[in-house]
Amino acid sequence: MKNRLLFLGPPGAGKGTQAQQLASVRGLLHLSTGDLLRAEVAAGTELGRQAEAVMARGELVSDALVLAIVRDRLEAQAASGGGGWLLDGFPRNLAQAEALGQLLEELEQPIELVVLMELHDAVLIQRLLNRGRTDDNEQVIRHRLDVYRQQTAPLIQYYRERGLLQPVEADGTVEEIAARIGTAIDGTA
Ligand code: B4P
Repeated sequence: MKNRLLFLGPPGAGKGTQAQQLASVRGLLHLSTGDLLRAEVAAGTELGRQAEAVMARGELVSDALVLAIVRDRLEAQAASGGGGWLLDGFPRNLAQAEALGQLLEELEQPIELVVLMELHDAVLIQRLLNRGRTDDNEQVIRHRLDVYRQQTAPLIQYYRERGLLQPVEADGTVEEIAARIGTAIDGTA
């Protein structure tokens, strides 16, 4: 069974929703860089202070900050005897993907599958407006979609070339999408 997974897709595609559920069912470490950054903001740490304004504008937090967080968690997981993980919302650009590749090579834990959640902009925008987080107003959402297209979407080709990409239609109910993701993970050799 594949248990080193990465979820890729535009903001609002439901990465967090699906990742949380799947990680809990399969006993994987769920690593959401968005959640980890929001926890730093809530705790008022120096890192949180640096991230807060950037997130409110819908831009990407610096690679160095995000990488430090991810490295910490993955090294701790490897040291505690391994086990699977699910990366949600990371990497978000090519530099992060390259750094992740190096880290996973050091840990001898290569990615087994990248699930790409695909959804139309109109549905994404409506979901995020309904969610209503502080960075979920229409202007910021549109900016996040632009940032996704410019910086994150190139990862689709990056992981396709490495034979890891598995697209999943992310429209429908949470249960329908969970079933599609399960098939994508278990149905690929
Ligand atoms: P994230 O926290 O990653 O959030 P997201 O991409 O906006 O949402 P996601 O796709 O997880 O959707 P969700 O399940 O919540 O990023 C936030 C910010 O953090 C970024 O803009 C950036 O500033 C920063 N950041 C994070 N990672 C970074 C990194 N690696 N580098 C730099 N910066 C980084 O679903 C959205 C809504 O839809 C929810 O309300 C949900 O309930 C609903 N929903 C889900 N599935 C549904 C369904 N099937 N039907 C109807 N509604 C559904």
